[in-house]
Amino acid sequence: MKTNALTPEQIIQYNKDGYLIIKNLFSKAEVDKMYAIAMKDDSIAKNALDLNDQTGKKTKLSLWFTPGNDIFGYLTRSERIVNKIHQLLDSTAPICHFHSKLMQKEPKVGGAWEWHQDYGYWYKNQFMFPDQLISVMVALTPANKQNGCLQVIKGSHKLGRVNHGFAGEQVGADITMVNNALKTMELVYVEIEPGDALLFHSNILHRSEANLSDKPRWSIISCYNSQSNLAYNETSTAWTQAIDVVPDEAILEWENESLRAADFLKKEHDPALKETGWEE
Ligand SMILES: O=C(O)CCC(=O)C(=O)O
Repeated sequence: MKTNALTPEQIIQYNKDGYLIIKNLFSKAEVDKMYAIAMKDDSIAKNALDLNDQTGKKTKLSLWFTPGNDIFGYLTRSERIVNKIHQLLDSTAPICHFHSKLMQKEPKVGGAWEWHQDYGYWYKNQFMFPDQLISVMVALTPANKQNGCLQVIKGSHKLGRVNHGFAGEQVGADITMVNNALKTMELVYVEIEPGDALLFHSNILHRSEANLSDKPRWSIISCYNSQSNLAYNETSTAWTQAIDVVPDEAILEWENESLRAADFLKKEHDPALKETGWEE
């Protein structure tokens, strides 16, 4: 078994539920370092995008494509994540990184995310195989009901892709299908602690509510595809390159660069935004 491998039971659970929580995937020292850099590296703040939810509350994120030699590149490229992804994606091809985003849900003002499937967006990029797309959320602060943690509908990845349309500035799933799913499937609030990770299938229905608490909710979400999963309508290129995997100790022990050189997504009329589904 490779280092950091998932157990057969965890793989069965992911396939059944469409998500898997791994407690303490990152240590306190690693999270403290990542959170400090997230707040201090001014390229993250400079490249933050505001998305309005339906009530006009803003949710903030900074998104980049190529995982570099910065602290979040080391997280994204870490053996402990990539080995697990390899076990979960329905392909033996190398793993690539589509994009990562630093989610910054500020106290009182951080907005909601409408119900959606990530493949509801990525279908527009013409990725072929939803079973070869996965996201990994790592909590940098506690995430709970009070500060708008992620909610998932357990097992909803089995529905296949449902239609998506505009909901405020965001793209949301067909609410009739969401409500039908909620009649028979369990709604789960993913309450996690700093360093815990949530791995979730591209077709799982998920959302989050506004952060009405006085505590921030920050997390990093990295999205991966198998190299065999081609996207015929995507201009970024990281998703075509096998990840250059780094050892787990890179986060604490390796020199890390600033994210200044990262290929951030820009809001102003950037065609890439169209490709994320956030701009038509
Ligand atoms: O972090 C959140 O609150 C929601 C993020 C999300 O739904 C997504 O990135 O697809």
